[in-house]
Amino acid sequence: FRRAAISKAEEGLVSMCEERARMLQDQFAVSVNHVHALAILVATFHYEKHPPALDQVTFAEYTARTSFERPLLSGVAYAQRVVHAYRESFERQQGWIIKTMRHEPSPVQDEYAPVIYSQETVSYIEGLDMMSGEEDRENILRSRASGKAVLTRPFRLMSDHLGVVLTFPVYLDDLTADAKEEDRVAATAGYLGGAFDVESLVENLLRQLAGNQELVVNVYDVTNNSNPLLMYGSEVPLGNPSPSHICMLDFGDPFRKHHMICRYRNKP
Ligand code: WA2
Repeated sequence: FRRAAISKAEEGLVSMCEERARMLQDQFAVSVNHVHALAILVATFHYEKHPPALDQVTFAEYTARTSFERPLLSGVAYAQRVVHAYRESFERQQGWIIKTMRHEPSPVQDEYAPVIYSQETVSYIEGLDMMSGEEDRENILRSRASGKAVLTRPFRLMSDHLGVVLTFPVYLDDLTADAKEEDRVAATAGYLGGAFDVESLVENLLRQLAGNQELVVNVYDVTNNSNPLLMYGSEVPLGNPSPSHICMLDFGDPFRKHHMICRYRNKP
């Protein structure tokens, strides 16, 4: 009887964990797809129309009205690529100077990625050089070299919540799928991205599910298997003996690996 009771509990753990992993992965995927569409919107209306048929007011309104399509993102923005030789004319044209993510005037760099369009929920990144943050910078470089959506490792976002940043490159010319890295870099116009506020938005998602009270859920970035990085939940003390179940997660960036670990709060 004891054995049967344990396996019944473990069965419940497996199915509840799989349900949560599937939901999280699906909501992640729809959010990424919609950011992809926003990158195409910027290419179409900012770069393929002369003069551009997009401005901050239009971008803010469109992204606010479509935010339901991106349930796990706290906000999206577009950062334009500015090489140093064009910095002065860019700043004169915009009427403001490029600042770092620490809100200081940007020192001289080879190039910058100042935010020119933002959803109102992340308006605090307007005018900031996203290459001035280590995680954001790595994402920008990796996305434009590959032409694909990329994710940062989990880190404290400017909102002070734990999360990850998603970045899509925007190119000036149409590139073929097999375009070389140097051609991609040369054709880069900017970066469309957003912040997955994992800490608060995944909490909301899980709260709605039956069994939430009895389950402890953690998500880790396990890209480096010997150094798992906490992405959601609180760190479980080492040597916790209660049974756990692990579900693999696919967030669409083949460079990163993630998984979900579920446990019962009180041993069954
Ligand atoms: N967006 C919102 N909060 C953040 C953040 C970010 N990056 N980085 C740290 N906190 C415009 O990749 C381009 C958004 C970066 C995109």
